[in-house]
Amino acid sequence: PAPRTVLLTGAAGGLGTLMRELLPDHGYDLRLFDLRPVEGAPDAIVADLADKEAVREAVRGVDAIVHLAGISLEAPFEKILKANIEGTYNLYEAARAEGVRRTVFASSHHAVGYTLRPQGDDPLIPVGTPRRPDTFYGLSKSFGEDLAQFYRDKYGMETVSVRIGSCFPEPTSVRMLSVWLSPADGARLFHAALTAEDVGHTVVYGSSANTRLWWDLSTARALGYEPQDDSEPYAAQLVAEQGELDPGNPAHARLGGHFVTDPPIWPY
Ligand code: NAI
Ligand code: 15L
Repeated sequence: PAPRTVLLTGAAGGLGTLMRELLPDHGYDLRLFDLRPVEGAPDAIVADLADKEAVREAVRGVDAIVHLAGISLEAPFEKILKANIEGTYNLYEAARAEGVRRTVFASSHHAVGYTLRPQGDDPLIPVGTPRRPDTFYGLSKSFGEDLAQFYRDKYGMETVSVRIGSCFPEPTSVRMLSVWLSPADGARLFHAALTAEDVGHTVVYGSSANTRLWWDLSTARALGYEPQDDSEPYAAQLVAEQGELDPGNPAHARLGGHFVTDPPIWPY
């Protein structure tokens, strides 16, 4: 049977807030979890992924998990280690112990951020391209994908790792025209990832059907995802303001954009 009760971790965040609004329209009852209180949701579980007891209780009885919680930008390694690496491990251990079979993991294109973006007639970047994380943050997403594969092979648990591009209400940069995932398409993709059969561990890119798309959506489409949106209507204004991407600028030439060129964040 299709999952109905879904634990949404990271429910207070930007994407969590969008998905809280949109996923119920696809038929889900959401149980919310976040480090911070979730506005307008007094029943949300307010806990840290580091709290194994709380995580175990949170997953108990749900049909599936949409795992968004964690640090969503570059940060000192110790913080990434705690929230994204140990936190995701704690969640999978709890899911294993409680028999929750399906997780949708918010990976990121920053797991492959150093990859050169296609130019001209170059083929789209496939899911199988070697991982080249652009940050400690991207490394933690790479770890999450491996963790998902491990729990699949060892315990038969299923995950769709979604290498999300940029999921915001509107694209705000020329680069985002290529990687944008509209919130409505994000909900469609998560729905497909929750309901497709026999996904094993499947890695997909998460974007809308953008005219300027950089990566291959075929594994996402194979789940039943049919994107409805395209960033192109935003292109004229963004290009007028910011100019086209300059292939000579590394922040424009690689998938990860400025994550590739931002100065590293050292231990604090
Ligand atoms: P966000 O930073 O707005 O939200 C993350 C949420 O996770 C926050 O509410 C935070 O309180 C919670 N959180 C952090 N550490 C936690 C912990 N130890 N225990 C419990 N909760 C914790 O990020 P956003 O944009 O909503 O992204 C959600 C997820 O999607 C993240 O995993 C991010 O890496 C991933 N992602 C998002 C993209 C986007 O375009 N929004 C692009 C690629 C990946
Ligand atoms: C991400 O992985 C971040 O979580 C999000 O906040 C954006 O920065 C996005 O990538 C991006 O590259 O635009």
